[in-house]
Amino acid sequence: MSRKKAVKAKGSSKSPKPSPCSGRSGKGLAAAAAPSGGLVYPSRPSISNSGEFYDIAFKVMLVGDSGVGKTCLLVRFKDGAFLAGSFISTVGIDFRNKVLNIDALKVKLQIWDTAGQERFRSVTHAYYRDAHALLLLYDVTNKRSFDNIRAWLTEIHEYAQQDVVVMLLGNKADSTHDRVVKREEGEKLAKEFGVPFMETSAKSGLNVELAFTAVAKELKHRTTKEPDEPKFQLQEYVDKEMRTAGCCRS
Ligand SMILES: Nc1nc2c(ncn2[C@@H]2O[C@H](COP(=O)(O)OP(=O)(O)OP(=O)(O)O)[C@@H](O)[C@H]2O)c(=O)[nH]1
Ligand SMILES: [Mg+2]
Repeated sequence: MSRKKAVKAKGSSKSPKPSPCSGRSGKGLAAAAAPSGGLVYPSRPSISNSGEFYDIAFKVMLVGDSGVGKTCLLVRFKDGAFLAGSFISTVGIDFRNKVLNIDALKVKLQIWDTAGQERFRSVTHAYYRDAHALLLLYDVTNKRSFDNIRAWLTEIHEYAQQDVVVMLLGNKADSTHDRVVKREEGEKLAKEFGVPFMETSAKSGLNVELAFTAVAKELKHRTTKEPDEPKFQLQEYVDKEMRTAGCCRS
């Protein structure tokens, strides 16, 4: 398989204020590039002029209510940082790239950070159909964000591809004192909808790398799987990795 080069995220010139978790200048939100199938499908050439080489690429979207920590999760994964401070909501949509080594292949994830606010919903809907995976977040300290997961799943079924990989994440697991949603409740809801689940913390880094790696592995397996090869079991992989790491890995 020939190697391609990863593409740098492009931004718009009219920038809103950066989020404390943006780790960048707040560029590229409402006017970020339209969904581009050519960038992310394994069989097509990259139009890159910079960055790392990769073998296959996938588009992953972060979705969920405003304030659940989508931007912080992405910044933690991409830059390994958590920038505490006042919360500034994402405007529109933006993306960052990261290349992971998965079973001897370089897998590029193009990760789209969406705005959770209702008023941007129509902007984000347009991006669902190209997504290979969706990380659906709620905030374990915010019951409403958990209750809204059902509505998010309905939206996903309406706008995303049928075989999209969906993973439910209960974020802010570090907030022990403020927690109002138990881990078991998250597990139960995920089981009901047949999607994998884990708790994360953008603040401590808990399970952040694991969430993205698990999704990248699932997508890579789907693409390269031989007919007689067993199906990759995402939840089993996640559970095993968490057990190995003594429940908490960052
Ligand atoms: N304790 C704790 N706080 C977090 C965590 N992740 C995010 N936060 C805080 O939650 C607030 C919202 O985080 P964002 O990442 O900006 O939320 P968002 O989901 O991107 O929100 P929108 O852009 O409006 O959709 C910020 O004040 C963060 O500092 C976490 O894992 N733990
Ligand atoms: Mg955000």
